[in-house]
Amino acid sequence: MLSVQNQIVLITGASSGIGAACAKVFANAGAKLILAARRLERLQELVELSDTTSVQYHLLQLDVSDRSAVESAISTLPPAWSDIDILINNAGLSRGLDKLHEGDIQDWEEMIDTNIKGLLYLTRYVVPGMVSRARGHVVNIGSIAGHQTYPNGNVYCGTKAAVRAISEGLKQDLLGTPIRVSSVDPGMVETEFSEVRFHGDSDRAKKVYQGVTPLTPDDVADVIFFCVTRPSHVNINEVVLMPVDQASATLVNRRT
Ligand code: NDP
Ligand code: 8X3
Repeated sequence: MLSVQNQIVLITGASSGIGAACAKVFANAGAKLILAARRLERLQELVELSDTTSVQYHLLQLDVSDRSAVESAISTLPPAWSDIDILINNAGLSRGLDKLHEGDIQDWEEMIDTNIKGLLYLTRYVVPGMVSRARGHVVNIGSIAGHQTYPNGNVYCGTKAAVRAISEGLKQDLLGTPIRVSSVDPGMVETEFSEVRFHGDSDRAKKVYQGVTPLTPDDVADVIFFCVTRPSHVNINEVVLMPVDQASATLVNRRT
């Protein structure tokens, strides 16, 4: 098992859900954390609540869909933080659950700009440093939605199918280097995801998880940690994980 002690880990979307859970797992293992999200105050709370006082944090208020902001954030990292070892491209969101021909185009643009373009910008600005240092690991958070399109999921599923293809392409393009690429693709995880999808309608969001035992953000963070800590010659290409109560994007066992 590889140690992540003192390794620099950049986690996007660290202010909530899976990203925040990753921050805790990697902090407990002694990594140095760059935490990025738009809500800086949430990142500050996360650090204040951390019970591991020895952990070093660098916080970035960053909108991953803003190309020049990403370029500037990465290129102006203090020298002690610039040699990123592990990039966790986790920031992402769904907006709406509508038929394609009735969908809100602004929702589509937000998903495409964040889930695809944001992930690409981070990759483009971080991976060259990994290549020149001959070390690094990129973990992209995909989804079951990238494997199976479900009704009304259209554009969100499209963005996650793109993440899957991009992960595969990055692995191919990095062949011959020691840089590793993994795609971690969960099914249903209870986070703020559904509340964001339904534009703050928390009653509708709660119904998504009603009567099922979904994955927790910690479950996903554990799998990401597993991928990153394999021996350096092992590349976990893709992990699909879902709750026992889920068999596909649309087949869910509800007890109520
Ligand atoms: P949350 O809504 O709890 O967290 C999403 C995170 O992404 C937040 O920290 C948010 O931070 C960040 N984010 C969103 N947009 C941007 C942006 N433009 N710039 C920077 N950060 C951004 O949801 P999850 O933890 O569930 O989602 C994390 C990832 O997991 C996403 O890629 C999602 O698609 C994927 N996923 C989720 C599943 C689920 O069932 N929950 C299942 C499969 C995959 P802030 O708002 O502060 O910027
Ligand atoms: C999130 C899981 O099934 O709601 O990617 O698309 S799902």
